[in-house]
Amino acid sequence: MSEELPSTDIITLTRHILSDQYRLGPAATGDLTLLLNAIQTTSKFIATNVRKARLINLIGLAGETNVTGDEQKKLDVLSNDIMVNALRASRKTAVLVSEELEDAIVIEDKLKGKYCVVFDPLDGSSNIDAGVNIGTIFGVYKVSEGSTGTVADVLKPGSEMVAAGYTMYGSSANLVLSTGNGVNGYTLDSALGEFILTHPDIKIPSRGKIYSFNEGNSMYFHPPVVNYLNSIKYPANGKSPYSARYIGSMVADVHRTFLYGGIFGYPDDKKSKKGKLRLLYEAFPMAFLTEQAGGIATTGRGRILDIVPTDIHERCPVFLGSKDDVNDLLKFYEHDK
Ligand code: AHM
Ligand code: MG
Repeated sequence: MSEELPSTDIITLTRHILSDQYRLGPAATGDLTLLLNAIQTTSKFIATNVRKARLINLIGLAGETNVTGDEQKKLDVLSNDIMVNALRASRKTAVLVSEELEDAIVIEDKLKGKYCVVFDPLDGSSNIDAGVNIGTIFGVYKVSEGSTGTVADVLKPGSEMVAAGYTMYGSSANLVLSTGNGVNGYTLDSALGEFILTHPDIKIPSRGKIYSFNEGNSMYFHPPVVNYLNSIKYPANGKSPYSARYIGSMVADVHRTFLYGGIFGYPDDKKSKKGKLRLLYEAFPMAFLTEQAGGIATTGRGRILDIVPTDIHERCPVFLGSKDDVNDLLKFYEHDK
């Protein structure tokens, strides 16, 4: 039996995004490449802290609540600071919006660049203390022609993002990225300190067998959601019911949905009138990736990426995943009209 030698030609994230830049020719300035490079560095830095959290007293609360009323964990605050510092220092950003900060940061002139980054530095905080998967979510806009960089530059539909991605801190750190030309996944080789291309051209299976909702909220759900969930739990014609998987960490639940197919949902309901997830830095980046991977991302009543935000911290209902599964859900919304 011949043993295969390890590859001597690995594709790192830096190499991959550089090749994208070269593909675009002289028109590409390299600014987005440098920005994405800064973002991947923050993910490595956050990944290191997540791994060490239990050992260096990073578990627990920082003693504050953030804009959306959630208690801030020490790791939330640290991750936010890591991102703000690195993005400002990259000299490629003009406006930053973080889940952890009430106001947008407008970068001072001498460090100003032409991109705006919206991010949730550490999503899924309720899972931190148990060591369960958490992640960073980010989306990138370009400042509008003639703008010096203001909040208006991020109050634009998600379809105008130029890049979006997330990093999942799990059994390994996985960075998943799209610059509008498909979706690629990279795994951090901690020994090398590099993200390596391990999941080229991710495509969501057109149908899955898993649904991922917080069914603990069922008593508040609206009829289309209740009826859809019943249809997959009690299917007709002798078909098998769907399996439930819900981590409560959007990055992890969406990552699994991308790889295995199925549907992830966080609906609006009788209690949370606009749902829970934030439009700018949770729903938009995930919707951007979903569409780039061949899936559908909807509020139930329209395409997520078409929403025009009016507030940097607004919320929106989210359903995303396999085309056929999301279309099945949409039929229940159609009947509800
Ligand atoms: P967070 O930004 O405070 O971490 O909340 C966002 C998280 C998502 O990762 C996840 O999908 C959702 O909240 C889970 O909410 P719930 O605990 O209500 O099911
Ligand atoms: Mg969050």
